[in-house]
Amino acid sequence: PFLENVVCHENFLTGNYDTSFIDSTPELFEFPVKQDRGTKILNYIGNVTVNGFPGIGKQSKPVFQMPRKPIVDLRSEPKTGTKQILDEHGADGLVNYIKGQKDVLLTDTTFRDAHQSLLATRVRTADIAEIASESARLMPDLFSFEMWGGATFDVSYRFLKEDPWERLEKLREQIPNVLFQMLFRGANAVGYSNYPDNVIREFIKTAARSGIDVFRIFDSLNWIKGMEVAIEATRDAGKVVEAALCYTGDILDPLRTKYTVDYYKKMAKELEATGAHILAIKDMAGLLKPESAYRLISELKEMVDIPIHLHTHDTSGNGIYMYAKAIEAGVDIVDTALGSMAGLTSQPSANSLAYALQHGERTIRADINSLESLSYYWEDVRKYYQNFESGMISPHSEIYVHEMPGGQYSNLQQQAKAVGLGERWEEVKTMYSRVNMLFGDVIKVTPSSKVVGDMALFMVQNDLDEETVITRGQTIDFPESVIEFFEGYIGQPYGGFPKELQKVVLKERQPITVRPGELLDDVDFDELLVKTGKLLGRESTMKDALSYALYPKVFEEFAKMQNEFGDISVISTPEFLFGMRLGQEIEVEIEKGKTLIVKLVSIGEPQFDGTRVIYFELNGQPREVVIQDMS
Ligand code: 3PY
Ligand code: ZN
Repeated sequence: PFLENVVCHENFLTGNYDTSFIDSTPELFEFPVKQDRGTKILNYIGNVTVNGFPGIGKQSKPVFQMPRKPIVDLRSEPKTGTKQILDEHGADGLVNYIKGQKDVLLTDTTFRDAHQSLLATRVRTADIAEIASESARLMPDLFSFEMWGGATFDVSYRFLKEDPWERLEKLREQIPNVLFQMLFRGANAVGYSNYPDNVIREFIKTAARSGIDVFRIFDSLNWIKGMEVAIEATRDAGKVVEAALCYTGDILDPLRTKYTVDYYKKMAKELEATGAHILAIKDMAGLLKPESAYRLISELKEMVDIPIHLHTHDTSGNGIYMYAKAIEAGVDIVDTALGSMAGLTSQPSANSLAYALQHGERTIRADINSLESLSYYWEDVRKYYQNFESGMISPHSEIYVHEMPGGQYSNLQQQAKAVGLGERWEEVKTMYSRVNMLFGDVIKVTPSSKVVGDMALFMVQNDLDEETVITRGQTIDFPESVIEFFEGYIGQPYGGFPKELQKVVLKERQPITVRPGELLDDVDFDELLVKTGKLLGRESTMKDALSYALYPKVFEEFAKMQNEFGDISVISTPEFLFGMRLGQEIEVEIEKGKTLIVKLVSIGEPQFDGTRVIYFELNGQPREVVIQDMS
């Protein structure tokens, strides 16, 4: 810093050593406190070692084995795949390719929904990037990797303190041959409320440029109006629109008369008319039963001309059986995860499905040994994240009663614990299904599922039931998300809102019936570019501005962390989550070819102000950092 100040002054440079300028310009002595990257990383590791990681707390570091990796020749080019088909023949060419397949195609969800549903979305880029090149070579016949979107965007910033755009671009470089797919929540983008139209358009354009090929677009109330801007933006970007209908209830149950096979057929036809290239059936809670799947897919196949892509969660344990029936009925693509990241609230296992279909009429084009070898890697990596497991260890058939989406289960459970309802989890689940009926039997998927979850927690916490909610409603302060829902700010539910309840929730407020995007002002991206540039202390990009537009507070926190600790995505996961053991030595590659060797030497006793000095060796040189002990 000294070099940047005093010695750069013109009097100094010209050799005129009249030092009076030192007194007249005291600002020259305001040295920026710049820490080198090594010290910032030591600060992070010291902090986690002393204070633990959020959601894990302070615990002794488990011993992990090095994840087993398949041996693959990475100098060879990966076999060309669906990415080349799209790039060379466009979305329509891709659709023709899908239609020409006799076998069923697979989307692998290991990089996104599988860990969103099993490990609270906590898997870091480092662990995905570590196996990406191998995955490109061992699964070249996939339809796509679902690897972005949904909750991964916000969790990256919020908890992993890493930039989700970097994940996308990094993986794109490593996987040049297979389509990249993301989950996009229509007007809610990758967030929990409606955003202005220009945010939706710009997000899709930028995501397409960074590497996304297939946009699975849904609306959390199956309200097609809420999907239209995203569909148009995807078509404009020359990418693949996979328009989703969200499945709930049971089409074969005569008592569930709201969401019938005709309801879904009508919706499918409307989605096809929007210009969608593929129709997705998004069974987000895993409610689609085998015989219902057979009927739904057979009838949809007769109605729509575009391919059908089926998504489910295996919570009930019926996933493979259901897929077998869907495949029999002619479904084109199904979503699976690698064996060790499959099952329960995640997707059915690709490995199991490969065996199940072997030698049959329609098989999957994947090498079972390759799937198994990749699965070993994930079996080992999953252990890093053991603290984020939901605790569900066997199939839950009760899913057919509470209808909670796979990705919500562990989240809501955490939320219940946080408000002191951990012991009443069974009641919360029951209340969840009661709230669904109170709301008029709604589609439940992010963000509508969050509204139902918030209301269920609220009712259990305040000992409310369906009757008291209405009779005492005028004096109740409902959760903010519930008010927004009844105001129409996440869209219009099929069949409308229950009027009496809407009235007590809204009180004086008036609901809207138009698309919220029509009422929201466009975001000024120029302004956001300046703002994010200041926050990050570097030139910012449209990607930063978009992230800020979606999550201003979360982004600010992220920028603060970056300033304090630098790029911590380079630290490997065991150290990132658990810090270091005394005497342990690790390597941290801060950039290609530049590696730091870090050794934790000792941890000082707490001082009067609650700080501790942590003694490290950095590349053999002693280094100390001072950490506030929060305990
Ligand atoms: C998400 O929106 O994140 C989902 O996975 C919904 O199923
Ligand atoms: Zn899902």
